[in-house]
Amino acid sequence: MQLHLKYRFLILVLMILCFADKAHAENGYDLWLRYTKIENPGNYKTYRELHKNIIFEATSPRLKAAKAELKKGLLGMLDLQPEENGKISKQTLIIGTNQSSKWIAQLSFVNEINQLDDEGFIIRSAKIGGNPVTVLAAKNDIGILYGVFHYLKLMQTNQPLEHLDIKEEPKLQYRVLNHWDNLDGTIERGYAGFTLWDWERLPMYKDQRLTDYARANASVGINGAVLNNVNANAKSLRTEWLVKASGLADAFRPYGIRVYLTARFSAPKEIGGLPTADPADPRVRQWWKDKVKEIYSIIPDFGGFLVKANSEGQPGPQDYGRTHADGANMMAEALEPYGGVVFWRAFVYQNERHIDRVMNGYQEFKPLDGQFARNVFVQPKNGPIDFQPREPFHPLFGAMPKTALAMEVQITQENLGHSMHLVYLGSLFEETLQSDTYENGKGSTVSKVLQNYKKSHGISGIADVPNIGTDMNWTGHLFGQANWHAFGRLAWNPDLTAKELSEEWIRMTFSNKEEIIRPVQKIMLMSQEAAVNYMMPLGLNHIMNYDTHNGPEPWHDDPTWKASDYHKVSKDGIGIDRSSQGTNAVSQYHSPLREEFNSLKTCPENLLLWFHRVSWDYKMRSGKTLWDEMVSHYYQGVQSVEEMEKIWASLDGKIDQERFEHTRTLLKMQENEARWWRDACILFFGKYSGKPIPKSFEKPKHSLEYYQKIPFPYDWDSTLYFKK
Ligand code: BDP
Repeated sequence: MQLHLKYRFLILVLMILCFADKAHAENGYDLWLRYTKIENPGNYKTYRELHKNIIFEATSPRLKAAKAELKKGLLGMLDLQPEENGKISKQTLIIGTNQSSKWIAQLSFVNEINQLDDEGFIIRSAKIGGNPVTVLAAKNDIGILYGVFHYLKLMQTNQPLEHLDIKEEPKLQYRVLNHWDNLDGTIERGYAGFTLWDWERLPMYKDQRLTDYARANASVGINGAVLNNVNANAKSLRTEWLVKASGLADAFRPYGIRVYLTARFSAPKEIGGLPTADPADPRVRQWWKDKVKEIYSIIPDFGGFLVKANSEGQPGPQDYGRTHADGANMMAEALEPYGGVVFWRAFVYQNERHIDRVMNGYQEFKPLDGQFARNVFVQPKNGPIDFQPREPFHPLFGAMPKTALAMEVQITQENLGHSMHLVYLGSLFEETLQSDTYENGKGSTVSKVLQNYKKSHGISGIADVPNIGTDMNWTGHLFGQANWHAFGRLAWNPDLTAKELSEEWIRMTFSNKEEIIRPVQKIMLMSQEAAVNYMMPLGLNHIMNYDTHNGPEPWHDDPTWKASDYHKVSKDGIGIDRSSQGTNAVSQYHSPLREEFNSLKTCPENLLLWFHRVSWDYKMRSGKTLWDEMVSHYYQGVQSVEEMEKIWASLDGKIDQERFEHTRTLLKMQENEARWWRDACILFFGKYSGKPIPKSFEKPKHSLEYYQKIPFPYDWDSTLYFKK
């Protein structure tokens, strides 16, 4: 009997342990909105005292969403359900707009509130009737929602709540996700599962996930979502699909997110029964007007269209001898009465091998500057090629003063190891945003160029191709969440730094403990350079697998596509001469940048082979030859990943097991793939340089032929490659 009791006790202990572990385990679904109990006992106590009483009359769906979020946060972080007695007492939190709250309307700074941007907010410690209170106020309901997320973040990131004086307004107005989701549920270049849009059950059934998606976006300030792929299907503009899309618009509306659609240029022919899609044809123009009218009757706050035209085989105005401006303006004209906008992509190329692809976008769009309607954004990617690990900024930034430009970045890591590699893109985005275009002299950063369009055109914006899908943790790789977070925050304020954003994300995602923040931040901030090094150092680009865009394939060579167009490797050297002696792509940049890029001596070495053709024996600034330098970079890349793994391993036991293991395993895979990149590239380029790998470095495990046979990581014989 006694033994029996002992066993029962043991089982009980085991059950408690199991439960405790489960409670602790996290699968990543909650993103950075975990609202776990405040770790710091001092803060826990003071925060609680500040929330005994709230006055927050939530009358509209947006205010209701904001209030629900506040309550969720307070309950999770402080185990607190505040009183709401409607009376001002010491330490009351008062939330509202001039319209929703009589208290706000009486504030001494009500004028300041009324003068805020549409989406701005103020959080301020104040006094009412001698009582110290905290005020969260905005001009509009959406500002309240953003303010609530900001307020909760103060607690999530361990900041004081006394003496607050915060005023926030977004620096860019259109902060939009460009989903590349197909109507069949797949996602082009998506690595985190399938689309979140459940077309079959829409518009009636709205999965909770849609609300959580909208919450996450609103928490970082994203206010738009293009629902479908830029390689568009005209069908998405059919009435029945619009009705389905309206279900998504309804789910997102409380969170301030408007939906947009991609518009296939040939839609008037494909679904409209017209013989042409020529923008000069009045029937075509009328078709778009009617279609837009119909869309707004179904989705009253529809955002507008995103268009990929005359690029990679997509139809466009050039099919009819018209310009991009003709095409964009036709759609803009239809959208204008409803306040909609057109995002017209500047990612245009047809793979004509005689043309330097780097120069294409600028050549096609620069001459059209000033010809686009006021409600058109021209949308170049961050760099002139295509979401490479490192590119110079797109030369159109700073070259189109009379056309509103919106920058497109990519979060789905199409060319950065998909959802297997930890690459913090905050660094990449900052690199581009803080690049100086010299448009109006020194200090004309890409960030400023984007922001200035608000003054000159009344609109400003940024877009990103997200990494979001049905995976439990949304982004495949847990750290992919940090890239979603970074994009949203930079869209709100493009002058924030990767350093501060990474810290914010870590505090919200893992912990406020220094012993966790510092190592995780170190990993994040070294990760972009690591990837550049093991994939495409020194300005190399587009040498990834032709099809999957993962893994190396600098040897790809078929009648339509040759990787050698991007590296031009030979016995003499490597790189493309884009100086004034070569294709003269440097001329697309303003002085003094153009001169800086033009000269071998002053060109930044991290873009050297982008702009120059360099001989293998060329002496780099380190004193090494180009070949030795290149090899060092590749080895450095792998070493960095090993270091990232080591740092991560030091967090064992400090982070919940589930997220720890997830990241640990993926880092291991990343290391394997980094080796694959390194060895394959060095062996391939070494065949031309004729130079050995310096003795101090470990030799590649396999022959070049071996690497050339690996079609896709899933297909390799892992026993061969991973054996160490
Ligand atoms: C390329 C992608 C392709 C996209 C294209 C685009 O590989 O899937 O359709 O960009 O941005 O990088 O239109």
